Amino acid sequence: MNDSHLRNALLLAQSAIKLTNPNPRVGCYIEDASGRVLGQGHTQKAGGPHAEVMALRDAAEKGNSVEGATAYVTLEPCSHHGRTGPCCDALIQAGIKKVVATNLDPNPLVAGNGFARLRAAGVEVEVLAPDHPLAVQSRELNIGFFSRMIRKTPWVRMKVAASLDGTTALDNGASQWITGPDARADGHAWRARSCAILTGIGTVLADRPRLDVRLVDTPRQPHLVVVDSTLETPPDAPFFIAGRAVFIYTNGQNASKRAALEQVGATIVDMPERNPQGELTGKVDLAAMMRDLGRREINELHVEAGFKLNGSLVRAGLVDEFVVYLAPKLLGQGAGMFHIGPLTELSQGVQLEFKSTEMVGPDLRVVARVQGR
Ligand code: AOF
Ligand code: ZN
Repeated sequence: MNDSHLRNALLLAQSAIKLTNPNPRVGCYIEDASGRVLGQGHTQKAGGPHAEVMALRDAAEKGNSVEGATAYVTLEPCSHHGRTGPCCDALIQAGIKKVVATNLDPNPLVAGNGFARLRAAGVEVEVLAPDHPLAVQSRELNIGFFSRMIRKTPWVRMKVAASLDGTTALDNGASQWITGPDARADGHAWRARSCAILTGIGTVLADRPRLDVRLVDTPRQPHLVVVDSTLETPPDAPFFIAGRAVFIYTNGQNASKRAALEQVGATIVDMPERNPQGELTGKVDLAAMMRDLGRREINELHVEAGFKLNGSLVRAGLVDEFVVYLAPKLLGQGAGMFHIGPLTELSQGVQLEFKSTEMVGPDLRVVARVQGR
């Protein structure tokens, strides 16, 4: 098998990174035996056609028959009726003879049924080994979708910007623009690929942030999630924008403040935390919140919060990955990135693995992943 067809399909999938949520980003190439491209496509926005249907349509529009052709796809063609019909049936009906896929679809509604259905109809199926570089890259591209399907919770990515000595804000609260414009735009690109952005009420009140995507082009805005135990979110907060869902997680004890927020479109979710004795702590149960966000089809959750909520999420083991921008300056005393200490043993630290380091303008971007994720 020639990898270049699948690599092209993966490039198509990557081009849809900001578009398809909560659907996975999938690419499809249809080629004849001589390697001529007959049609190509990628997943459209949720509710829209999948990659295979787009590629079949593209071939039809170009007047190309796909009878006897091979389809290269970056996920198992679906076998279920979701918001759209099954792709395997569309491929079979069009006369596709062979399907080459990078990965099984972890969606329990599909999970091998797509391949089985194709084989039963006489279509030859080839699937890469799970450790093939293109299989790994396809899963990385859809890391949130795989997380939601397998773990039932989102892939949680925490973004922080700090000075080289780890300070995110001065003691007087000054915190804006520690990193430069390139790093800020890069941060927006990470926002744009997420299903939702999460922050805390402290940040909402202190910074009045919009937490939307402005510095890069995007076909959609991520939803917003606020951890707000006592429901202090102002109904005129700038993040209430058209077409975006806002979920506010509370401790369930402030019923009187709900109406004004619901009126501006917020969904209030009661998620009270209890201690091991079963008593209410007054806080939000963050682990239960992640399961709830999984049920709400959040694949990648992008966290931009202060050191307290950041620390609580890290301590609870709920963060999978960190995107840290370091500015080439020292700011000394001030707020740190995550409040997780104090520890007494080095072994109690959170063990990470560096995935990449890159200069972004004058700043440094470090991507680190929690070991074992
Ligand atoms: C494919 N090709 O391009 C994608 C697939 O609600 P629906 O009908 O859009 O189905 C969503 C599910 O389809 C999604 O959870 C995943 O299992 C699969 N995504 N499948 O054959 C595609 N994006
Ligand atoms: Zn499909």
